[in-house]
Amino acid sequence: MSEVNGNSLEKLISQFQIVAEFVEGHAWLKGHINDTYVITCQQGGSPIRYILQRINHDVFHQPAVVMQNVKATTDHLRKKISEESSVDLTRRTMTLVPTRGGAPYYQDIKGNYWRTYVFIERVNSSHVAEKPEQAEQVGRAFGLFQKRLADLPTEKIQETIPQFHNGALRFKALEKAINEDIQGRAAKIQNEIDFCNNHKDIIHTFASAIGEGKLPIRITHNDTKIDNVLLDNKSGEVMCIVDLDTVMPGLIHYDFGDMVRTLTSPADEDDRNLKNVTLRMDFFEALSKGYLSEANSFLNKTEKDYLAVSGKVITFQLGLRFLSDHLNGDLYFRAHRDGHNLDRARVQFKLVEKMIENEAAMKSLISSIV
Ligand code: GN1
Ligand code: MG
Repeated sequence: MSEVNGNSLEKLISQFQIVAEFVEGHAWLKGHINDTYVITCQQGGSPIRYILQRINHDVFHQPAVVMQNVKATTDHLRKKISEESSVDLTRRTMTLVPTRGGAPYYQDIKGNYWRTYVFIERVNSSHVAEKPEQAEQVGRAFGLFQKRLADLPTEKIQETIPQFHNGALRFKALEKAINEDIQGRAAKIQNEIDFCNNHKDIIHTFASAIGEGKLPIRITHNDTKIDNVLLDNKSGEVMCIVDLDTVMPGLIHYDFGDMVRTLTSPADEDDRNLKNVTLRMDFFEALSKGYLSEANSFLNKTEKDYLAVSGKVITFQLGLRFLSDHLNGDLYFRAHRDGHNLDRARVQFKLVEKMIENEAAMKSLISSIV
């Protein structure tokens, strides 16, 4: 592949401060939103790889602000991590490559925003946790991530997608999609629509605690799915947390909830066989222990009380989002097959059911840990 959006990959990468010579580039089908390419360059006979990304500006309306956030976050994390140890620093945090002019992104003539990171080598990531220990590690890594960002001045981080986790607005968006039904798909998904209506209460889970000022706003990652954690190929230890686009002020429950969603179920996010969707309590326990080993010290009591229900909130919300997008014609989440977003929504709703079934058990487990 050499051309994307009317640009050559070679030309695009040459906008950044890279002295190595371009060898090749190809698309990397990761993530549902941005377009990602792996670029190989060569310097003195050795290959060096980079990640080149086009930020989806239909989703992120202010890519420049996203990049300000990413810059502030990576600078802060790099400082923190280097104070702890200097071993393997370039694999433990993302490294942005500035443009030749020193900016964190390059804008092409069509108005697309591009950015480049150093590729992190000798790591892997997965969609599903295979062992409870993995859930524990990921939980600890995000606890530590929040902890490290706790002293990043909040004014340095702006809200790049306003109301990103506002369940009431997500529900309204679904109602609008049902009413407009522009693709004529609503009649076929009455079961899913009924599920949403019957579980509408979930969107108010945090409302009273927020109203009473008991859930503080912190800087959170907001997309803590297991895919966004890179593990070392050899040791299996967490090397780096990626996808910093949604690092924003938020509730820690958005992060914990998305970990419950992606670490406890053995099914893929888009599994067509709903029988595969279960909630593995041993994974939940491992995740909670890992997360709280870092977060117990800075969370308040109410925050801890709400951990056990956060999976349900986030998973329901994402189900609403997938279902809305299915109705709207798959405009937001990239779909790779017909009905892809519907499949994704169904998995989320099945998981919500499992979370409700296991709610009491999750609550008592959390209280026994804290
Ligand atoms: C999207 O693009 P990706 O895969 O990093 C989405 C998240 C969802 C996730 C579900 C900006 O993330 O909110 O939880 O898909 N990101 C945005 O896999 O909407
Ligand atoms: Mg993301």
